[in-house]
Amino acid sequence: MAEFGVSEAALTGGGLAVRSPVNGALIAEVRLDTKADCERAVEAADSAFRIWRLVPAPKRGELVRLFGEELRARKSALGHLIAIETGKILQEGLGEVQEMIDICGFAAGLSRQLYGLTLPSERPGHRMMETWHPLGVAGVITAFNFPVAVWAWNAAITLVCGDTLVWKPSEKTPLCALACQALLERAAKRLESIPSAVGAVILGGPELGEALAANPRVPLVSATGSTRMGRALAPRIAQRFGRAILELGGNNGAIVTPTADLALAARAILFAAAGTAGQRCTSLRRLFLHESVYDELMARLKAAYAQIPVGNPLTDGTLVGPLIGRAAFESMQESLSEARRDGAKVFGGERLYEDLWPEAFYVRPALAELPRQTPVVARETFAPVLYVMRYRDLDAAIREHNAVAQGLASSIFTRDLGEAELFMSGAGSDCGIVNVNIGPSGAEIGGAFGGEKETGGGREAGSDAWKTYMRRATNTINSSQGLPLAQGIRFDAPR
Ligand code: UN1
Repeated sequence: MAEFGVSEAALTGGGLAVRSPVNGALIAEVRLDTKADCERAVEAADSAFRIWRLVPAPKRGELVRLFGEELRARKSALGHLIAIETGKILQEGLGEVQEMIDICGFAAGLSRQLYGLTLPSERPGHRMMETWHPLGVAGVITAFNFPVAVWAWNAAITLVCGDTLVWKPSEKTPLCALACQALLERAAKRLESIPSAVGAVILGGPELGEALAANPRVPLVSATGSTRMGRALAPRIAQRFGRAILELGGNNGAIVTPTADLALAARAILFAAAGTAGQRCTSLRRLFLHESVYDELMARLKAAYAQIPVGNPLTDGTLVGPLIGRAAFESMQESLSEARRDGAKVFGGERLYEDLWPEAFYVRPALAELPRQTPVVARETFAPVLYVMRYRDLDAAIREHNAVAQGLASSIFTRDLGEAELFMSGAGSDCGIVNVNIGPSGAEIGGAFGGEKETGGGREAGSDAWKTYMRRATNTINSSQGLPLAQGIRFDAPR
Protein backbone atom coordinates (compact mmCIF):
# COMPACT_ATOMS: atom_id res chain seq x y z
CA MET A 1 0.00 0.00 0.00
CA ALA A 2 2.99 2.26 0.65
CA GLU A 3 3.84 1.99 -3.04
CA PHE A 4 0.54 3.70 -3.89
CA GLY A 5 1.07 6.36 -1.23
CA VAL A 6 -1.40 5.02 1.37
CA SER A 7 -0.08 5.45 4.91
CA GLU A 8 0.24 2.58 7.37
CA ALA A 9 -2.06 4.45 9.76
CA ALA A 10 -4.93 4.25 7.26
CA LEU A 11 -4.83 0.45 7.42
CA THR A 12 -5.18 -0.29 11.12
CA GLY A 13 -7.61 0.41 13.92
CA GLY A 14 -10.55 1.43 11.71
CA GLY A 15 -14.11 0.15 11.93
CA LEU A 16 -14.20 -1.65 8.59
CA ALA A 17 -12.52 -5.08 8.62
CA VAL A 18 -11.04 -6.23 5.32
CA ARG A 19 -10.61 -9.96 4.68
CA SER A 20 -8.95 -11.62 1.73
CA PRO A 21 -11.10 -14.25 0.04
CA VAL A 22 -7.85 -16.05 -0.88
CA ASN A 23 -7.48 -17.50 2.64
CA GLY A 24 -10.07 -15.67 4.75
CA ALA A 25 -7.41 -13.76 6.70
CA LEU A 26 -7.95 -10.30 8.15
CA ILE A 27 -5.66 -8.00 6.16
CA ALA A 28 -6.62 -4.50 7.32
CA GLU A 29 -9.02 -2.41 9.36
CA VAL A 30 -9.82 0.79 7.53
CA ARG A 31 -11.97 3.74 8.49
CA LEU A 32 -15.74 3.42 8.35
CA ASP A 33 -17.35 6.61 7.13
CA THR A 34 -20.74 7.92 8.23
CA LYS A 35 -23.54 9.70 6.42
CA ALA A 36 -22.13 12.96 7.81
CA ASP A 37 -18.78 12.14 6.17
CA CYS A 38 -20.64 11.53 2.92
CA GLU A 39 -22.35 14.91 3.22
CA ARG A 40 -18.98 16.62 3.83
CA ALA A 41 -17.40 14.84 0.86
CA VAL A 42 -20.26 15.98 -1.41
CA GLU A 43 -19.91 19.54 -0.11
CA ALA A 44 -16.18 19.56 -0.86
CA ALA A 45 -16.72 18.00 -4.29
CA ASP A 46 -19.38 20.61 -5.03
CA SER A 47 -16.96 23.46 -4.14
CA ALA A 48 -14.24 21.83 -6.24
CA PHE A 49 -16.73 21.60 -9.13
CA ARG A 50 -17.12 25.42 -9.20
CA ILE A 51 -13.39 25.64 -10.03
CA TRP A 52 -12.96 22.46 -12.06
CA ARG A 53 -15.73 23.25 -14.55
CA LEU A 54 -13.81 26.39 -15.61
CA VAL A 55 -10.60 24.49 -16.37
CA PRO A 56 -10.42 23.93 -20.17
CA ALA A 57 -11.42 20.38 -21.05
CA PRO A 58 -8.04 19.44 -22.65
CA LYS A 59 -6.35 20.50 -19.37
CA ARG A 60 -8.77 18.28 -17.51
CA GLY A 61 -7.75 15.57 -19.95
CA GLU A 62 -4.14 16.12 -18.90
CA LEU A 63 -5.01 15.11 -15.32
CA VAL A 64 -6.59 11.91 -16.60
CA ARG A 65 -3.58 11.23 -18.84
CA LEU A 66 -1.24 11.60 -15.85
CA PHE A 67 -3.47 9.34 -13.78
CA GLY A 68 -3.12 6.76 -16.58
CA GLU A 69 0.69 7.12 -16.29
CA GLU A 70 0.52 6.44 -12.54
CA LEU A 71 -1.49 3.30 -13.29
CA ARG A 72 0.97 2.10 -15.93
CA ALA A 73 3.84 2.50 -13.49
CA ARG A 74 2.02 0.45 -10.84
CA LYS A 75 0.13 -2.03 -12.98
CA SER A 76 1.72 -5.06 -11.37
CA ALA A 77 1.25 -3.85 -7.78
CA LEU A 78 -2.37 -2.89 -8.33
CA GLY A 79 -3.05 -6.15 -10.19
CA HIS A 80 -1.76 -8.05 -7.16
CA LEU A 81 -3.85 -5.99 -4.75
CA ILE A 82 -6.98 -6.69 -6.83
CA ALA A 83 -6.20 -10.42 -6.73
CA ILE A 84 -5.68 -10.36 -2.96
CA GLU A 85 -8.79 -8.35 -2.19
CA THR A 86 -11.25 -9.90 -4.70
CA GLY A 87 -9.80 -13.38 -5.27
CA LYS A 88 -9.67 -12.96 -9.05
CA ILE A 89 -6.61 -14.48 -10.69
CA LEU A 90 -3.58 -12.26 -11.22
CA GLN A 91 -4.00 -12.29 -15.02
CA GLU A 92 -7.47 -10.86 -14.61
CA GLY A 93 -6.29 -8.39 -11.97
CA LEU A 94 -3.72 -7.10 -14.47
CA GLY A 95 -6.43 -7.03 -17.13
CA GLU A 96 -8.55 -4.88 -14.88
CA VAL A 97 -5.71 -2.36 -14.49
CA GLN A 98 -5.23 -2.39 -18.27
CA GLU A 99 -8.93 -1.58 -18.63
CA MET A 100 -8.30 1.48 -16.42
CA ILE A 101 -5.28 2.53 -18.46
CA ASP A 102 -7.33 2.15 -21.64
CA ILE A 103 -10.20 4.32 -20.42
CA CYS A 104 -7.71 7.00 -19.34
CA GLY A 105 -6.33 7.10 -22.89
CA PHE A 106 -9.83 7.21 -24.33
CA ALA A 107 -10.90 10.01 -21.97
CA ALA A 108 -7.75 12.08 -22.56
CA GLY A 109 -8.54 12.04 -26.31
CA LEU A 110 -12.20 12.68 -25.62
CA SER A 111 -11.26 15.86 -23.74
CA ARG A 112 -10.69 17.50 -27.15
CA GLN A 113 -13.84 16.02 -28.67
CA LEU A 114 -16.72 17.04 -26.41
CA TYR A 115 -18.44 18.55 -29.40
CA GLY A 116 -22.03 19.37 -30.18
CA LEU A 117 -23.93 19.82 -33.42
CA THR A 118 -24.64 22.92 -35.45
CA LEU A 119 -28.18 22.85 -36.83
CA PRO A 120 -29.93 24.86 -39.53
CA SER A 121 -32.43 27.38 -38.19
CA GLU A 122 -35.76 27.95 -39.95
CA ARG A 123 -35.32 31.71 -39.35
CA PRO A 124 -33.15 33.95 -41.56
CA GLY A 125 -30.03 35.29 -39.88
CA HIS A 126 -30.29 32.71 -37.10
CA ARG A 127 -28.13 29.76 -36.17
CA MET A 128 -28.66 26.86 -33.78
CA MET A 129 -26.08 24.80 -31.97
CA GLU A 130 -25.67 22.44 -29.08
CA THR A 131 -23.08 22.95 -26.37
CA TRP A 132 -22.15 20.49 -23.63
CA HIS A 133 -21.42 21.67 -20.12
CA PRO A 134 -20.23 20.07 -16.89
CA LEU A 135 -23.05 18.74 -14.74
CA GLY A 136 -21.81 18.76 -11.13
CA VAL A 137 -20.88 16.11 -8.59
CA ALA A 138 -21.19 12.50 -9.75
CA GLY A 139 -21.82 9.85 -7.11
CA VAL A 140 -20.15 6.59 -8.16
CA ILE A 141 -21.11 3.31 -6.49
CA THR A 142 -19.15 0.20 -7.47
CA ALA A 143 -19.22 -3.53 -6.75
CA PHE A 144 -16.55 -5.90 -5.40
CA ASN A 145 -16.06 -7.87 -8.63
CA PHE A 146 -14.57 -5.01 -10.67
CA PRO A 147 -13.38 -2.95 -7.72
CA VAL A 148 -11.50 -0.36 -9.76
CA ALA A 149 -12.15 -0.65 -13.53
CA VAL A 150 -15.81 0.35 -13.27
CA TRP A 151 -14.85 3.31 -11.08
CA ALA A 152 -12.19 4.27 -13.64
CA TRP A 153 -14.75 4.20 -16.50
CA ASN A 154 -16.74 6.71 -14.49
CA ALA A 155 -13.87 8.72 -13.01
CA ALA A 156 -11.97 9.25 -16.26
CA ILE A 157 -15.08 10.37 -18.16
CA THR A 158 -16.45 12.39 -15.24
CA LEU A 159 -13.22 14.34 -14.84
CA VAL A 160 -12.77 15.27 -18.50
CA CYS A 161 -16.44 16.29 -18.60
CA GLY A 162 -15.71 18.83 -15.85
CA ASP A 163 -17.58 17.03 -13.10
CA THR A 164 -16.16 16.04 -9.75
CA LEU A 165 -16.93 12.76 -8.03
CA VAL A 166 -17.55 11.01 -4.73
CA TRP A 167 -16.92 7.27 -4.87
CA LYS A 168 -18.49 4.64 -2.67
CA PRO A 169 -16.69 1.37 -3.42
CA SER A 170 -17.91 -2.01 -2.21
CA GLU A 171 -17.23 -2.44 1.52
CA LYS A 172 -15.46 -5.67 0.51
CA THR A 173 -12.77 -3.85 -1.50
CA PRO A 174 -11.76 -0.63 0.28
CA LEU A 175 -8.01 -1.20 -0.16
CA CYS A 176 -8.24 -1.08 -3.95
CA ALA A 177 -10.23 2.13 -3.57
CA LEU A 178 -7.71 3.75 -1.21
CA ALA A 179 -4.88 2.81 -3.58
CA CYS A 180 -6.62 4.34 -6.61
CA GLN A 181 -7.61 7.46 -4.73
CA ALA A 182 -3.98 7.94 -3.67
CA LEU A 183 -2.81 7.53 -7.29
CA LEU A 184 -5.37 10.07 -8.49
CA GLU A 185 -4.14 12.52 -5.85
CA ARG A 186 -0.58 11.89 -6.92
CA ALA A 187 -1.49 12.71 -10.53
CA ALA A 188 -3.30 15.88 -9.39
CA LYS A 189 -0.17 17.04 -7.53
CA ARG A 190 1.80 16.87 -10.77
CA LEU A 191 -0.32 19.70 -12.17
CA GLU A 192 -0.76 23.20 -10.89
CA SER A 193 -3.93 24.42 -9.18
CA ILE A 194 -6.07 21.31 -9.41
CA PRO A 195 -8.62 21.45 -6.58
CA SER A 196 -7.78 18.60 -4.22
CA ALA A 197 -11.41 17.46 -3.93
CA VAL A 198 -12.04 16.65 -7.63
CA GLY A 199 -12.31 13.04 -6.48
CA ALA A 200 -13.06 11.63 -3.04
CA VAL A 201 -13.74 8.20 -1.60
CA ILE A 202 -16.14 7.28 1.22
CA LEU A 203 -15.90 3.84 2.82
CA GLY A 204 -18.85 1.96 4.25
CA GLY A 205 -22.04 0.07 3.58
CA PRO A 206 -25.30 0.61 1.67
CA GLU A 207 -26.29 3.57 3.87
CA LEU A 208 -23.62 5.64 2.12
CA GLY A 209 -24.96 4.70 -1.32
CA GLU A 210 -28.42 5.69 -0.14
CA ALA A 211 -27.06 9.02 1.10
CA LEU A 212 -25.55 9.72 -2.32
CA ALA A 213 -28.81 8.74 -4.04
CA ALA A 214 -30.81 11.11 -1.84
CA ASN A 215 -28.42 14.08 -1.99
CA PRO A 216 -29.80 16.86 -4.25
CA ARG A 217 -26.26 18.16 -4.74
CA VAL A 218 -25.37 14.98 -6.65
CA PRO A 219 -27.01 15.46 -10.08
CA LEU A 220 -25.76 12.11 -11.39
CA VAL A 221 -25.48 8.75 -9.63
CA SER A 222 -23.73 5.95 -11.49
CA ALA A 223 -24.32 2.68 -9.65
CA THR A 224 -23.15 -0.85 -10.37
CA GLY A 225 -24.49 -3.78 -8.36
CA SER A 226 -27.49 -6.04 -7.91
CA THR A 227 -30.95 -5.35 -9.27
CA ARG A 228 -32.11 -5.28 -5.64
CA MET A 229 -29.71 -2.41 -4.94
CA GLY A 230 -30.87 -0.59 -8.08
CA ARG A 231 -34.50 -0.97 -7.05
CA ALA A 232 -33.71 0.65 -3.70
CA LEU A 233 -31.65 3.52 -5.13
CA ALA A 234 -33.50 4.41 -8.36
CA PRO A 235 -36.69 5.82 -6.75
CA ARG A 236 -34.62 7.99 -4.40
CA ILE A 237 -32.70 9.45 -7.32
CA ALA A 238 -35.86 9.87 -9.42
CA GLN A 239 -37.72 11.55 -6.59
CA ARG A 240 -35.36 14.52 -6.77
CA PHE A 241 -35.10 14.31 -10.60
CA GLY A 242 -31.47 13.24 -10.44
CA ARG A 243 -29.91 11.36 -13.31
CA ALA A 244 -28.99 7.68 -12.89
CA ILE A 245 -26.67 5.36 -14.77
CA LEU A 246 -27.59 1.89 -13.54
CA GLU A 247 -25.61 -1.24 -14.32
CA LEU A 248 -27.41 -3.98 -12.44
CA GLY A 249 -27.83 -7.73 -12.67
CA GLY A 250 -27.14 -9.73 -15.79
CA ASN A 251 -28.23 -13.25 -16.69
CA ASN A 252 -26.29 -13.68 -19.85
CA GLY A 253 -27.02 -16.29 -22.47
CA ALA A 254 -25.32 -17.84 -25.48
CA ILE A 255 -26.70 -19.88 -28.35
CA VAL A 256 -24.57 -22.46 -30.18
CA THR A 257 -25.96 -23.30 -33.63
CA PRO A 258 -25.26 -26.32 -35.87
CA THR A 259 -22.55 -24.56 -37.92
CA ALA A 260 -20.56 -23.27 -34.93
CA ASP A 261 -16.84 -23.96 -34.53
CA LEU A 262 -17.16 -26.13 -31.42
CA ALA A 263 -13.52 -25.93 -30.32
CA LEU A 264 -13.70 -22.14 -30.38
CA ALA A 265 -17.12 -22.13 -28.68
CA ALA A 266 -15.89 -24.41 -25.89
CA ARG A 267 -12.92 -22.14 -25.13
CA ALA A 268 -15.08 -19.03 -25.15
CA ILE A 269 -17.71 -20.65 -22.93
CA LEU A 270 -15.12 -21.81 -20.40
CA PHE A 271 -13.69 -18.30 -19.98
CA ALA A 272 -17.11 -16.66 -19.88
CA ALA A 273 -18.77 -19.09 -17.44
CA ALA A 274 -15.94 -20.30 -15.19
CA GLY A 275 -13.52 -17.34 -15.48
CA THR A 276 -13.57 -14.81 -12.62
CA ALA A 277 -15.33 -17.67 -10.74
CA GLY A 278 -18.53 -16.63 -12.52
CA GLN A 279 -18.45 -13.29 -10.72
CA ARG A 280 -18.66 -10.85 -13.63
CA CYS A 281 -21.94 -9.18 -14.37
CA THR A 282 -21.20 -10.30 -17.93
CA SER A 283 -20.50 -13.95 -16.93
CA LEU A 284 -22.22 -16.58 -19.04
CA ARG A 285 -25.03 -18.27 -17.09
CA ARG A 286 -27.38 -19.77 -19.69
CA LEU A 287 -26.36 -21.87 -22.66
CA PHE A 288 -28.71 -22.98 -25.46
CA LEU A 289 -27.20 -25.78 -27.57
CA HIS A 290 -28.68 -27.00 -30.82
CA GLU A 291 -29.54 -30.67 -30.48
CA SER A 292 -27.11 -31.59 -33.28
CA VAL A 293 -24.09 -30.21 -31.37
CA TYR A 294 -25.28 -30.94 -27.82
CA ASP A 295 -23.43 -34.17 -27.11
CA GLU A 296 -20.14 -33.15 -28.65
CA LEU A 297 -20.00 -29.73 -26.99
CA MET A 298 -21.07 -31.11 -23.61
CA ALA A 299 -18.29 -33.69 -23.79
CA ARG A 300 -15.76 -30.95 -24.51
CA LEU A 301 -17.11 -28.76 -21.70
CA LYS A 302 -17.13 -31.57 -19.13
CA ALA A 303 -13.54 -32.44 -19.98
CA ALA A 304 -12.52 -28.79 -19.59
CA TYR A 305 -14.51 -28.31 -16.36
CA ALA A 306 -13.00 -31.44 -14.82
CA GLN A 307 -9.47 -30.13 -15.39
CA ILE A 308 -9.72 -26.40 -14.93
CA PRO A 309 -7.15 -25.39 -12.30
CA VAL A 310 -8.95 -23.96 -9.25
CA GLY A 311 -6.77 -22.53 -6.51
CA ASN A 312 -4.76 -19.66 -5.13
CA PRO A 313 -5.37 -16.80 -7.58
CA LEU A 314 -1.79 -15.54 -7.15
CA THR A 315 -0.27 -18.85 -8.26
CA ASP A 316 0.80 -19.15 -11.86
CA GLY A 317 -1.46 -21.44 -13.83
CA THR A 318 -4.58 -21.02 -11.69
CA LEU A 319 -7.61 -20.13 -13.81
CA VAL A 320 -10.32 -19.98 -11.14
CA GLY A 321 -9.88 -18.33 -7.73
CA PRO A 322 -12.23 -18.35 -4.75
CA LEU A 323 -15.72 -16.91 -4.42
CA ILE A 324 -15.89 -13.60 -2.58
CA GLY A 325 -17.25 -15.23 0.60
CA ARG A 326 -19.57 -17.58 2.45
CA ALA A 327 -22.81 -15.96 1.28
CA ALA A 328 -21.80 -16.40 -2.37
CA PHE A 329 -20.99 -20.06 -1.73
CA GLU A 330 -24.30 -20.68 0.04
CA SER A 331 -26.33 -19.02 -2.69
CA MET A 332 -24.52 -21.13 -5.30
CA GLN A 333 -25.35 -24.33 -3.38
CA GLU A 334 -29.00 -23.28 -2.97
CA SER A 335 -29.30 -22.61 -6.70
CA LEU A 336 -27.76 -26.00 -7.53
CA SER A 337 -30.19 -27.75 -5.13
CA GLU A 338 -33.12 -25.94 -6.69
CA ALA A 339 -31.88 -26.87 -10.17
CA ARG A 340 -31.63 -30.53 -9.07
CA ARG A 341 -35.24 -30.38 -7.85
CA ASP A 342 -36.12 -29.08 -11.34
CA GLY A 343 -34.51 -32.18 -12.85
CA ALA A 344 -31.00 -30.89 -13.50
CA LYS A 345 -28.03 -33.18 -13.94
CA VAL A 346 -25.23 -31.28 -12.18
CA PHE A 347 -21.55 -31.70 -12.98
CA GLY A 348 -19.07 -30.05 -10.55
CA GLY A 349 -20.05 -27.38 -8.02
CA GLU A 350 -18.39 -28.96 -4.97
CA ARG A 351 -16.35 -27.05 -2.41
CA LEU A 352 -12.55 -27.36 -2.56
CA TYR A 353 -9.69 -26.78 -0.08
CA GLU A 354 -12.06 -26.55 2.90
CA ASP A 355 -9.49 -28.24 5.18
CA LEU A 356 -6.68 -25.97 4.07
CA TRP A 357 -8.70 -22.72 4.18
CA PRO A 358 -11.89 -23.16 6.21
CA GLU A 359 -12.71 -19.46 5.83
CA ALA A 360 -12.14 -19.31 2.06
CA PHE A 361 -14.67 -20.57 -0.49
CA TYR A 362 -13.25 -22.35 -3.49
CA VAL A 363 -15.55 -24.35 -5.76
CA ARG A 364 -15.33 -26.40 -8.89
CA PRO A 365 -17.36 -24.52 -11.54
CA ALA A 366 -20.66 -26.26 -12.25
CA LEU A 367 -22.58 -27.31 -15.33
CA ALA A 368 -26.29 -27.95 -14.80
CA GLU A 369 -28.11 -29.66 -17.69
CA LEU A 370 -31.80 -28.86 -17.60
CA PRO A 371 -34.77 -29.86 -19.73
CA ARG A 372 -35.98 -26.25 -19.86
CA GLN A 373 -35.58 -22.78 -18.34
CA THR A 374 -37.02 -22.90 -14.79
CA PRO A 375 -37.22 -20.02 -12.24
CA VAL A 376 -33.72 -20.74 -10.89
CA VAL A 377 -32.32 -20.25 -14.39
CA ALA A 378 -34.16 -16.95 -14.70
CA ARG A 379 -32.45 -15.67 -11.53
CA GLU A 380 -28.89 -14.34 -11.45
CA THR A 381 -26.71 -16.46 -9.16
CA PHE A 382 -23.34 -14.70 -8.82
CA ALA A 383 -21.20 -17.85 -8.99
CA PRO A 384 -19.80 -20.23 -11.62
CA VAL A 385 -23.01 -22.09 -12.50
CA LEU A 386 -23.80 -22.61 -16.17
CA TYR A 387 -27.31 -23.86 -16.99
CA VAL A 388 -27.38 -25.81 -20.25
CA MET A 389 -30.48 -26.41 -22.36
CA ARG A 390 -31.16 -28.06 -25.71
CA TYR A 391 -32.99 -26.39 -28.62
CA ARG A 392 -34.29 -27.34 -32.03
CA ASP A 393 -35.53 -24.11 -33.60
CA LEU A 394 -33.48 -20.86 -33.53
CA ASP A 395 -36.49 -18.54 -33.24
CA ALA A 396 -37.68 -20.47 -30.20
CA ALA A 397 -34.15 -20.38 -28.72
CA ILE A 398 -34.01 -16.60 -29.16
CA ARG A 399 -37.41 -16.30 -27.47
CA GLU A 400 -36.15 -18.38 -24.52
CA HIS A 401 -32.94 -16.39 -24.47
CA ASN A 402 -34.92 -13.15 -24.10
CA ALA A 403 -37.41 -14.63 -21.62
CA VAL A 404 -35.58 -13.37 -18.51
CA ALA A 405 -35.84 -10.05 -16.69
CA GLN A 406 -32.19 -9.06 -17.25
CA GLY A 407 -30.66 -7.79 -20.51
CA LEU A 408 -26.92 -7.23 -20.26
CA ALA A 409 -24.78 -9.41 -22.55
CA SER A 410 -25.36 -12.21 -25.05
CA SER A 411 -23.62 -14.29 -27.72
CA ILE A 412 -24.27 -16.51 -30.67
CA PHE A 413 -21.76 -19.05 -31.98
CA THR A 414 -22.39 -19.68 -35.68
CA ARG A 415 -20.73 -19.65 -39.11
CA ASP A 416 -24.07 -18.88 -40.75
CA LEU A 417 -24.34 -15.20 -41.65
CA GLY A 418 -28.13 -15.28 -41.59
CA GLU A 419 -28.21 -16.65 -38.04
CA ALA A 420 -25.64 -14.10 -36.86
CA GLU A 421 -27.56 -11.20 -38.42
CA LEU A 422 -30.86 -12.44 -36.99
CA PHE A 423 -29.38 -12.55 -33.48
CA MET A 424 -28.05 -8.99 -33.85
CA SER A 425 -31.27 -7.65 -35.41
CA GLY A 426 -34.26 -6.00 -33.79
CA ALA A 427 -35.89 -9.42 -33.64
CA GLY A 428 -32.80 -10.95 -32.02
CA SER A 429 -31.14 -10.62 -28.63
CA ASP A 430 -32.69 -7.87 -26.47
CA CYS A 431 -29.43 -7.16 -24.60
CA GLY A 432 -27.14 -4.13 -24.51
CA ILE A 433 -24.20 -6.29 -25.64
CA VAL A 434 -24.71 -8.74 -28.53
CA ASN A 435 -21.68 -10.73 -29.68
CA VAL A 436 -20.90 -13.21 -32.45
CA ASN A 437 -18.34 -15.99 -31.97
CA ILE A 438 -17.03 -14.56 -28.69
CA GLY A 439 -18.46 -14.94 -25.20
CA PRO A 440 -20.62 -12.31 -23.51
CA SER A 441 -17.92 -11.14 -21.07
CA GLY A 442 -14.68 -9.24 -21.50
CA ALA A 443 -15.91 -6.15 -23.33
CA GLU A 444 -13.46 -3.47 -24.50
CA ILE A 445 -13.78 0.08 -23.14
CA GLY A 446 -14.28 1.63 -26.61
CA GLY A 447 -17.93 0.58 -26.71
CA ALA A 448 -20.78 1.77 -24.52
CA PHE A 449 -21.22 -0.75 -21.69
CA GLY A 450 -24.58 -1.60 -20.12
CA GLY A 451 -27.86 -3.39 -20.63
CA GLU A 452 -31.62 -3.26 -20.84
CA LYS A 453 -34.61 -4.26 -18.69
CA GLU A 454 -33.68 -5.04 -15.08
CA THR A 455 -30.02 -4.43 -15.94
CA GLY A 456 -31.00 -0.79 -15.58
CA GLY A 457 -30.48 0.81 -19.02
CA GLY A 458 -27.31 2.77 -18.15
CA ARG A 459 -24.31 3.09 -20.45
CA GLU A 460 -20.75 3.68 -19.25
CA ALA A 461 -17.21 3.74 -20.72
CA GLY A 462 -16.72 4.48 -24.43
CA SER A 463 -18.73 5.55 -27.50
CA ASP A 464 -20.97 8.50 -26.58
CA ALA A 465 -21.62 7.41 -22.97
CA TRP A 466 -19.97 10.73 -21.94
CA LYS A 467 -23.14 12.60 -22.88
CA THR A 468 -24.92 11.38 -19.73
CA TYR A 469 -22.17 13.01 -17.66
CA MET A 470 -22.83 16.45 -19.16
CA ARG A 471 -25.62 18.98 -19.52
CA ARG A 472 -26.72 19.81 -23.06
CA ALA A 473 -27.71 23.38 -23.95
CA THR A 474 -29.46 24.18 -27.23
CA ASN A 475 -28.48 27.68 -28.34
CA THR A 476 -30.30 29.82 -30.93
CA ILE A 477 -28.37 32.92 -31.96
CA ASN A 478 -29.91 35.81 -33.90
CA SER A 479 -27.37 37.90 -35.84
CA SER A 480 -30.00 39.71 -37.98
CA GLN A 481 -31.77 43.01 -37.36
CA GLY A 482 -35.22 41.38 -37.41
CA LEU A 483 -37.09 39.19 -34.99
CA PRO A 484 -38.88 36.50 -36.99
CA LEU A 485 -40.60 34.02 -34.70
CA ALA A 486 -40.40 30.28 -35.09
CA GLN A 487 -43.39 28.48 -36.57
CA GLY A 488 -44.17 31.71 -38.48
CA ILE A 489 -46.06 33.22 -35.55
CA ARG A 490 -46.91 36.90 -35.93
CA PHE A 491 -46.84 38.91 -32.76
CA ASP A 492 -46.53 42.56 -33.80
CA ALA A 493 -47.34 45.10 -31.13
CA PRO A 494 -49.67 47.89 -32.36
CA ARG A 495 -47.73 51.07 -33.25
C1 UN1 B 1 -18.74 -6.00 -14.41
O1 UN1 B 1 -18.73 -7.21 -14.22
O2 UN1 B 1 -19.37 -5.23 -13.65
O3 UN1 B 1 -17.03 -6.87 -20.01
C2 UN1 B 1 -17.96 -5.31 -15.47
C3 UN1 B 1 -16.47 -7.31 -18.98
C4 UN1 B 1 -15.57 -6.36 -18.24
C5 UN1 B 1 -16.36 -5.50 -17.32
C6 UN1 B 1 -17.31 -6.23 -16.43
N1 UN1 B 1 -14.85 -5.54 -19.19
O4 UN1 B 1 -16.59 -8.45 -18.59
